[in-house]
Amino acid sequence: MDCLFSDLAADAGADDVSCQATYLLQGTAHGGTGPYSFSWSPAEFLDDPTSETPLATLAEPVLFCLEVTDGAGCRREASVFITPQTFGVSAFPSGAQGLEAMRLEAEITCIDGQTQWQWQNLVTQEVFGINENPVQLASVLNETTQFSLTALNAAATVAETTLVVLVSSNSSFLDPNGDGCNSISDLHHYLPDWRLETSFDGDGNGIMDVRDYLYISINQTSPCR
Ligand SMILES: [Ca+2]
Ligand SMILES: [Ca+2]
Repeated sequence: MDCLFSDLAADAGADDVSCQATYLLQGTAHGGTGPYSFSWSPAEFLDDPTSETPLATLAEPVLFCLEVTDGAGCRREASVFITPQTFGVSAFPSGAQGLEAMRLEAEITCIDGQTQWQWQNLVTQEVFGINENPVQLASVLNETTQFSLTALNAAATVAETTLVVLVSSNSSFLDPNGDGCNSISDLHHYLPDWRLETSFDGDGNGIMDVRDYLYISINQTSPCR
C-alpha cells in the first residue's frame, strides 16, 4: 500500500499546562488500517512510551512527539507541548500613577477549589475583597504605594507578589504635557531637562535622568483633546 495516499492521521492532543506533577498524554489515531501502534518520545518522562495515553512526569516544559504506525506499516507524526506550572502569583513589578485611578491585576496560576486571594495596600494596610482580582482603586494615589497580593491554596501553601505604584511628589508628573491623557508624548516633555539639575524632577534627587521617567504613566486613559 502506498502510504502517501493513506488517510492515516495521528493526533497528540492540544498544547497544555499542567498544575500536577504528572500529566496524561492523549494520543489518538484515525484512518489507515488497524491495528495502530504508538511510540512517544522522549521516553524518559513517560511510564509507557508505547501506550496511546502514557503518563508523563514533568519538571520542565517538554515537547512530546507521537509516531503512529498502522497495520499497513504507514506512519504519521504529531506533537504536543506540555508546560508544568505551580501555584503562584505574579504581577507587573511597578507602574506609574497617571490621571486616573489604577487597576491592579495579578496572574494566579494553579488555582484549586479552595484557593483564596486578597490584595492589600501596604501603606494604609487597607485590604480589598476576598478573591477580588483585578482591583480597581477608588482614587488616584498621592504617594508612592506598595501593594501585595497574597494567595492561599488548599494545601495551605502561600504565594505572594508585590507591586509598586510610583507617585512623584511633583504633581505635574501625573500628566507632564498637560494634555489630559497619559501617552508617549509625556515622556518627551522633560527631554530638554535631560541630565540637567532641576528642582522639578520625579524622584526629587535634583537631576533629571532615567529614574524620573519611571514616574510617568504612558497608559492613555481618556481620549486626548
Ligand atoms: Ca499627557
Ligand atoms: Ca531625579
